[in-house]
Order: sequence, then C-alpha cells, then structure tokens
Amino acid sequence: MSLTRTTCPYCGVGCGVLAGVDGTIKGDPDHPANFGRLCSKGAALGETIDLEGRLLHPKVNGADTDWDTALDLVAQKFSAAIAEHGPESVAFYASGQLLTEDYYVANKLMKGFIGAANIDTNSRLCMASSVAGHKRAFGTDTVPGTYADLEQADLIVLVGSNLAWCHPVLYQRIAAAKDARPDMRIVNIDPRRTATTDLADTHLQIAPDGDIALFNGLLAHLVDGGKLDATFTGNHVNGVAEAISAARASNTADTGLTPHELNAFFTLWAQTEKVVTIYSQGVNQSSCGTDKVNAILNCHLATGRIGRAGAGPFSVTGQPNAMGGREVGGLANMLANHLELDNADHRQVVQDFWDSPTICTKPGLKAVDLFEACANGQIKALWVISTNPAVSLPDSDRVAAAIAKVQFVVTSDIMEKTDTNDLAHVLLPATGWGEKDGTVTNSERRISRQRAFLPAPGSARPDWEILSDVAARMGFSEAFDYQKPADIFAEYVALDTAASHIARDLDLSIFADADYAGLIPTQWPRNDHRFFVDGRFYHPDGKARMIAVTAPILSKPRFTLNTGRNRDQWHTMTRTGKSPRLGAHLAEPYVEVNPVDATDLGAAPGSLIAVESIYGRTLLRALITPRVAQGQLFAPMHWTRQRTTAGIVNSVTAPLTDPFSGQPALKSCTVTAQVYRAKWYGFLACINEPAPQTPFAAIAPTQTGWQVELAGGKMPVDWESEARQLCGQTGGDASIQTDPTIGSIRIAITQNGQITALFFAAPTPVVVSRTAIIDMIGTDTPPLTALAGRSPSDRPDVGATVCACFNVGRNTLLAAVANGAHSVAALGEATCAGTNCGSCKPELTALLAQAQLPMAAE
Ligand SMILES: Nc1nc2c(c(=O)[nH]1)N[C@H]1C(S)=C(S)[C@@H](COP(=O)(O)OP(=O)(O)OC[C@H]3O[C@@H](n4cnc5c(=O)[nH]c(N)nc54)[C@H](O)[C@@H]3O)O[C@H]1N2
Ligand SMILES: Nc1nc2c(c(=O)[nH]1)N[C@H]1C(S)=C(S)[C@@H](COP(=O)(O)OP(=O)(O)OC[C@H]3O[C@@H](n4cnc5c(=O)[nH]c(N)nc54)[C@H](O)[C@@H]3O)O[C@H]1N2
Ligand code: SF4
Ligand SMILES: [Mo]
Repeated sequence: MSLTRTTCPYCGVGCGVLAGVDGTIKGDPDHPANFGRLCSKGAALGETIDLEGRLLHPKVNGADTDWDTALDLVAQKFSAAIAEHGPESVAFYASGQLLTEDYYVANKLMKGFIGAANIDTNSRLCMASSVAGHKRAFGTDTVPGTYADLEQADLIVLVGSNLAWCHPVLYQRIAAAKDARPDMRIVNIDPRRTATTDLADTHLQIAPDGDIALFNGLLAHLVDGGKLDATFTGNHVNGVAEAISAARASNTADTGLTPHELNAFFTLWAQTEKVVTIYSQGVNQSSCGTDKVNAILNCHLATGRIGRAGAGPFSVTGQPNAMGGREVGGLANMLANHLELDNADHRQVVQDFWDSPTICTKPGLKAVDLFEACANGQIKALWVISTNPAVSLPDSDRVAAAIAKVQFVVTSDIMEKTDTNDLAHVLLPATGWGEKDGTVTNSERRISRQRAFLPAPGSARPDWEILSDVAARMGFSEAFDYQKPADIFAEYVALDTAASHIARDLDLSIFADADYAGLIPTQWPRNDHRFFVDGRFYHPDGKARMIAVTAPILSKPRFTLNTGRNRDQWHTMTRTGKSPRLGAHLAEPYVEVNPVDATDLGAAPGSLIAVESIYGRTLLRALITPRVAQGQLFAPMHWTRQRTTAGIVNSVTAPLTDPFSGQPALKSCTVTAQVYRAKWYGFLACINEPAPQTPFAAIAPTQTGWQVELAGGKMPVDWESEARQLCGQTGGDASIQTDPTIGSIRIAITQNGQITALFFAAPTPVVVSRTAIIDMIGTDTPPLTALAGRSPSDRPDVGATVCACFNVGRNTLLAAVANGAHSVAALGEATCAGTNCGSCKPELTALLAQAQLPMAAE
C-alpha cells in the first residue's frame, strides 16, 4: 500500500509521518525533525482518524443544513454587525493548529478587509511572552535555535519545559545524544519533578516564578566571573549596564534554591560555552513571562552564546503550527509576514499588496480581553476556528458565559461535541488532519507539508475554503479567489518579496519557485542558516538589547495551583480522547499533592480534592506524590465538560495576564484545597456511552466500551436503578451483591449472556482492578465471577497502562522485573514496553527504581 508523506498534527516538534488509508502510521525516516521516530500520540494517530463524533455537515441552531445557507448566514451576520457597530464589533479567535494557508486567509480577511485587528489565537495562551521577549531583545520574533544545536550542546538547560511528555521526540534526540556523549549535562528547572527530570543531572526545584531571580543571579555571576563577552556586547548589544544593574538588585533567595544549588548551576553555566536554554510554558504562562524570557536572553547575549552551533536560547513551540501562525501575523498585535502593525510603512506595503479597501491601524483585542469584550457586549459576532476557548482559557466558566452572551457565534471544528460548539449558533465542519493540504512550520523554522491521504468526510471543507467563501459573500470575492492551498502559499511568499526592502528576519525567497506538491521540509531563511552568528540583530541600529528586568515580589499562599499536560493527551482531548490506548495512561482528572500536605488535609490515595479559587471550583482525584513541593498542587488541563462533571481546571485559574504579552498566568493560581467527602465512590465499565450527573464523574473510552469514575453526594434510594441510569440500560438481567458490613454494592448487567455493565460502589474509594473489569465487558464471564472485581485466574490483571503503544500494564512490568529484567532495555525485550515510541521510558526507569528498592534492602 502506498503511504503519504505528511506531518504530525500535534506538537511543535513537527515530525514527519508516513500515513496510509488503512490507518498505517510510521515515522518518516527522511524527515529532519524525527528521522523516523514518533511518540505515543503520533504513533496512535491511526486510531483518531475514524469518523466517530465528527461534525459532518453545517449546522444552524442544532439542525443540519447546506453550505449555502450556513455561509450566507455567517456573511450576512458579520456584515450586518460591521455595518451597524463598526469593524471592531466582530472578532475571530483562531489557533496554532491551523495550517499556514488557513491562518493567512483568516488574518487577511480580518486585518485587510474587515479592517480591524480583532483576530487573536490560542497562541496568546502559549507563545505570546516568547514573541514579546524576542522582539524586545532582537527587534524581531526570531527563534535562532535548531534541533541539531541540542545534539551539539554540552549543557542543556530546560526551563519550565516537560520535554519528555510535551516534545517527546526532541527529548529522545537529547537522550540519544547524552547516551553517545555522557559528559553532556542537563539541568531541569521546574517547581515539580516531571518525567523530564529523570534525564537531568540536576533538578533545580525552583519556587514558582523564581526564574527571573535565578537568571538575574546568573547574569551577575557571569559578569563577576569575567564571562561577559565585551567584544560581542560592545559591538552588538545595547542596554548591557542597565540590565546588569537590575540583575544585581535581584535576590537569589527568591529562587527558593540553596546557595550550593545556585553556585553549582552558575559555575556550570559559566564554564560551558556550548549551552542551549530550552524554555516553554513554565516561562511563558506567567504574569512576568516576558521578563522571564528576557532574563534568559540577557545571559545568552551577555556571553555571546547565541547563533553559534550548540549555543543559544531556544523557545520550543507548543502547537504544530504555532510558528507558522506567528509568520502570517495571526496575533492581534501583528500584521503579516513579520511586518509591524503599528508601522505605517509596513501597513502600506501590506495594503497595497492585498489591494485591500482598508487596513487595521491599531492592535486588536488579546484573547483574555477579547472574551471580556464578549461579556460586555462589544462583540456582536464571533468566529472561533480550531480551538476550544470555553474550556482552555483561564476562568473558563466566565468565558463560556461570555460566549453564550454573544448574539452570533460561529465555530469551525472537526468534532461535533465540544464545550465551545455547545455555545455556538452555527457549526461549520472542517476537514481534519489526513484530509487537508497545506504547510506547517515547526519549532526550528522548518516548513513541512501536511498532505491529504483520506477523502473529506460528509460535506466537510478545508478551513481556508470556508473562510474564503465567507469573504466572497461579504463582497471580497476577488481577493479571496483561491482554488487550492498552493495559491495561498504562493501569495504568502509573494508578499514576502513585496516587503523584501523592509529589514526583517523572515525571508521566504527559498520558496519562491518551490514545487508545492513535492515540497521537502525546508527551513527559512535557508536550511542550516544561523541567525545572529554575525552579531546582526533587527532593531533599527542593527543591535540587540539586553532588558533590565526585576524579579516579582512573590506571595506565599497556602496553596498554588500549577497546570499543564499529560503524556498521552492533547489539550481538550477532542482527538486523543478517542483512543482507548491513550486514555488508559491516566484516565481521570487528578491533582498532584505533596504527602505532607495530604496528611495535613486528611487526604488518602483515592480521595477527591476540591480545589477552589475566587473564580471557581473543581474536583480532582488526589495523586499523592513528592513530585510536587509542599504548598503546590499540579493538575492537567485536559478534561472538559464532555468528559467530566467537575474536573475542569480552568474553572479555577485566574485571568491575570503578563503586561507586555497579554499571556495569562496559567501556571500559578492562588487556591484553597480540601478533601471532598463524597457519600459514595464508584467505578463503572459499560458498553454504551454514559452521561453521568454525579458531583464527580470522569468518563473515558476503553477497548470494550466506556469506563466511569464516580462519586456521589447522596446515597441513592435504589442502587440498581442508579446503575441502570448511569449506563443507560433498562433491559437485561441485573446480578447484585452487597456487603452490608462495609456498605459496598456490586452490580453486573447481562444481556443475552453477555456482560454489558459492571458497577462497583462503596462509601470509600473503590479498590477493584479496572483493567480486569474493563476486559470482562462484552464477554460471557459469569456475573458472579465478574463481580469479584479481579481477573479470572486464567487472565492475569495487567495493571494500569504504562506503555500505550503495546498496552503494557504496571503488573506485567513488575512481573518482568521480578523475573530478572533490571533495565529499561531488558523490560523492552521481555514485554515490548518502550520499544516503539519510547515515551514511557522515564516511567519505566521510575518503576525499576521503585520495584528494585525492596530487593536491594533485603
Ligand atoms: N502530551 C502533550 N504534548 C503537548 C501538548 C499536549 O497537550 N499534550 N501540547 C503542546 C502545546 S500547545 C504546548 S504549549 C506544549 C507545552 O509544553 P510544556 O511547556 O513543556 O508543558 P506544560 O506541562 O504546560 O508546562 C511545563 C512545565 O512548566 C512547569 N512550571 C510551572 N511553573 C513554573 C515556573 O514558575 N518556573 C518554571 N521554571 N517552571 C514552571 C510545570 O511544572 C511544567 O512541568 O506542549 C505541546 N505538547
Ligand atoms: N490551565 C491551563 N490551560 C491552558 C494551558 C495550560 O497549560 N494550562 N495551555 C494553553 C495552551 S499553551 C494552549 S495551546 C491551549 C490549547 O487549547 P485549545 O486550542 O482550546 O485546545 P484544543 O483541544 O487543541 O482545541 C482545538 C480544537 O480544534 C479542533 N480541530 C482539530 N483539527 C482541526 C482542523 O483542522 N480545523 C478546525 N477548524 N478545527 C480543528 C479540535 O477538535 C478542537 O476542538 O490551551 C491553553 N490552556
Ligand atoms: S513529538 Fe510526538 S506529538 Fe510531537 S510531532 Fe512528533 S510524533 Fe507528533
Ligand atoms: Mo500551547
């Protein structure tokens, strides 16, 4: 079977994928991002391309309709709002998951034809502080690093980045480089221990937002130790003295690190020429995110360690096309092609090129403000494209209410049921990954093609086409007369040529005669180009700037909530949530709690914790672990109203933003925590999709149907009808077992001799083997055997999933350890775990350490 060469639609590593219509997925050995590797999410792409849950036809007010009706309505409502209330009364909220071509068209329509800049994107929650920091330092939003630098570095500093889970293939490349060169040093700076920490030689468990104090301390140390590169700074950098004196005013005690830790880190950094600092959301998603970025950039500029092989700052992008979005100017304060919205000459070039009737003259609303403008009635028509703000923005219950208040809301999505779609008047079905064509740019500025290998399902259309169709109906048919993505890409490159007299980092000339169909992954401005190697930056005087930054005064609330990602889920789970394999890794919303805090709160394993702020409340399962420090909690961002009744972390997070970038501080929110004392706890596995209404519920698909974790606020009068209601089955036989001494209840429902539901409830968290119970659904296991809650003796309980690729559970691994597999490689040989994508290797290492401890003590 022929395989199509395309690019993974998840993270910003941008791995090349070979994909087939039958769901075959392989890493592309020729793609320079991954050279054939894939992580668990990439490897499971084949499981997420089925049509289950897809939005297949346009819908108006919940009813299917045809494209003409839907598009006419969208165009008419937007035009009417603009005519009556002006261009600033409408807004687009887009996404770093759009292809460059989609993004370019959305930006062009809003900024050049509607004439306002009210287009912002989820990149505001993601990369905005890096963009602002780069611009302050370099004069442009330039990411100078390349992946090869990571392999050439002698020291890699990971700041606020859980690379092992979030950029797994980069993590694997670094792990391989360290294997080959064990002298390579890795420092991980993160308030909690993560899977990434396992690769690091040193973990600096920094106080939340202690990063500026740390890098200011480093800068002072570098200067005092004679490491300032006076020739480089003298010729190429402004603001040096001011930045140094601001750095000296910082107190390194604010980092929460010991003098010994600080000194060791400072010395290592000072001594190592080839140092790459990778940073991600622990830096960006902060009320001082832009200053954090500049504190890091200052150290690289001061030492001239930038633009050289194996040396430089490296902001890794989150989404597959976060970088492409920045190139086409997707944010409310940018224009297009790295041109400046507040520069009249730049605006003129773009307007002339677009031949547009108008052009925005001032920045539009940034994400958090944009939804505030929805709440206060300024926005009359809103179009949300390829993102799910009703759950991914901070204070998301308020955001959802704000969206619900807008008179006319359109969404373009590939899925029908999302938290944001639930609030929209018009749903437009977009073609998804595998069905559409275009380009994406990864973290190292490499533009790769996404290619279709599947037909468009139902009447779904590509995003660029939907946007162009609406533009045409709004009266702009000539400017949006694209026939195919290649036309748009050519225009994007041509705009770059038209603006070539304006000094910028972006240079697309290498793509001028590109064969779009056969385009091979190519970096701009040229493959292996080194930005800044010549000391040329993009401020008007050609120099870079060090920025004087001041560490914030840190408050010390009893609890701070940190949020982020899981290994096997992607954001709001609309795609990864379909894969039982991926769902098995961590199947319910949880919160990491330090053991001392757990004792303090009276929380035991399995307890539910109510985490609350002035914005809202969420209920999460306690995961008691020393990975988080005392006073800190960590919860993943993934669960939505589709999958949980109460486990939404953004119900709690604060809409506080960085003053320069407008990026929200999603990593540190002042909260309270207490144990939620449920009347009963339950676990249900069943065939039909359940719709539980209990105070706590989390549903996930399984290989045999669905599973639900439950907790109830009051005792049901009749357990059988509670169980039947939960699993949506009125028919069939129910076998019931009760244990009055502990108040537990077990119910099996069978139909035609097959188990269709198994329900377990008790006054304390239910201890049963989830994997064994799930495996019995759909089988003819006798109900009484099934109700034992563990595997029949001929089928061992594999335990919670560790390796998602081969479905290897914890118990299988422990058995292998007992049988003599004492290394990750040996575990791989015995069970296959970790031998495909390798994403679980950090967990295998941790499991080996745990499993071997008792033996060592014997
Ligand atoms: N599996 C998976 N991978 C993904 C995604 C996904 O949803 N799932 N999403 C993609 C996207 S869009 C993005 S943006 C990236 C995000 O990638 P990352 O930024 O690596 O991931 P996060 O888990 O959001 O946060 C990283 C770390 O920042 C730490 N942190 C919190 N506060 C601070 C602080 O004050 N200082 C420091 N130094 N660290 C702090 C957190 O403890 C956390 O471990 O991942 C991408 N990759
Ligand atoms: N608490 C907390 N909140 C966070 C974060 C955090 O760390 N903590 N991280 C933030 C960050 S960095 C990010 S990037 C955001 C991500 O948050 P979102 O962007 O809101 O999350 P996604 O689930 O990726 O939403 C993408 C949507 O686009 C749809 N989609 C997929 N492909 C296509 C397509 O081709 N076309 C169209 N039209 N639709 C498509 C999907 O079905 C889904 O509904 O979350 C932010 N929110
Ligand atoms: S690291 Fe994983 S999620 Fe990221 S692009 Fe590669 S395969 Fe996709
Ligand atoms: Mo992101």
